Amino acid sequence: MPVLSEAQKAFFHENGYLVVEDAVDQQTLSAMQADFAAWVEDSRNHSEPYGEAFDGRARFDVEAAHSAEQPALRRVNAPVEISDAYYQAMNNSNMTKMLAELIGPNVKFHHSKINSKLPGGKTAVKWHQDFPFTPHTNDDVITALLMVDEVTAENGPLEVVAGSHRGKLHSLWHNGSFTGAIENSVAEQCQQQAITCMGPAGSVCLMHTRLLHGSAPNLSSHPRTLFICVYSADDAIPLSPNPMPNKFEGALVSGEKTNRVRSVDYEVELPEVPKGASFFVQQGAD
Ligand SMILES: O=C(O)CCC(=O)C(=O)O
Repeated sequence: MPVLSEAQKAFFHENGYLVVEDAVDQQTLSAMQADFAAWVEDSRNHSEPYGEAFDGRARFDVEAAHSAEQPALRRVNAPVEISDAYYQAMNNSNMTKMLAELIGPNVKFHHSKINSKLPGGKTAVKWHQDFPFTPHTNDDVITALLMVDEVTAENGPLEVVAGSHRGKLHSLWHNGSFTGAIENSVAEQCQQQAITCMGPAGSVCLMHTRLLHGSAPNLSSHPRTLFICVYSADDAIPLSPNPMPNKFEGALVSGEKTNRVRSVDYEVELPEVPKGASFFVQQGAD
């Protein structure tokens, strides 16, 4: 039985995003919340990025202002490698069924992370498109942002420009440096057209890889925890190294291996993958 209606699928293809409630079952959601709460507690014992991910990078990243009294854990790299609940949500949930209905039937996993904005945290995400970070031979690539907490207008929701996935690919390179963000003048226009993606815990925002998006700091007293997974059609082959190498890269979450490549003509500058703990464009005051 399909999870998405024809109207929801048409909305996604027209606007480049779709917010849907109940993307995971209640038991999985509660386990994800409990795991994250335990990671925040543990972060009180650390004053800088810690733990080890698949490629030796830090598993857990903290803001500069992080302290035992006021933890500011802002990133967990590849949580699916250390939590059954996050693995379940990524691999076998309503969310994965939705992906199969949008870019399937054959869908594979690319990478995952948690972006957390704890109350008082300064993290914002500058306007960008995901595709230039993870270029593939075709753009049947979706970023799924699962709301582990309720997302409101105040706690730093994802903001998107509807329909921008049908526009151009913007450069993330400025004056010879990879900034991970689009140029300021375009970002100002995006801000004027921004739509906020909100929902109760357990909702997901499914976002086309070319959609322009960003998000502001958390101004509320409630956390905002997003579990973010990138997936592609099986015949979309990555054109650059995975910015977050992980042991599940390429694993099918739906359908079967096609051993085919589908390619579309793109001109996209390759990303520069920094060696630090975070690779995306999170900007705190630090
Ligand atoms: O954490 C957020 O608010 C946005 C995340 C994002 O932009 C991304 O993962 O590409």
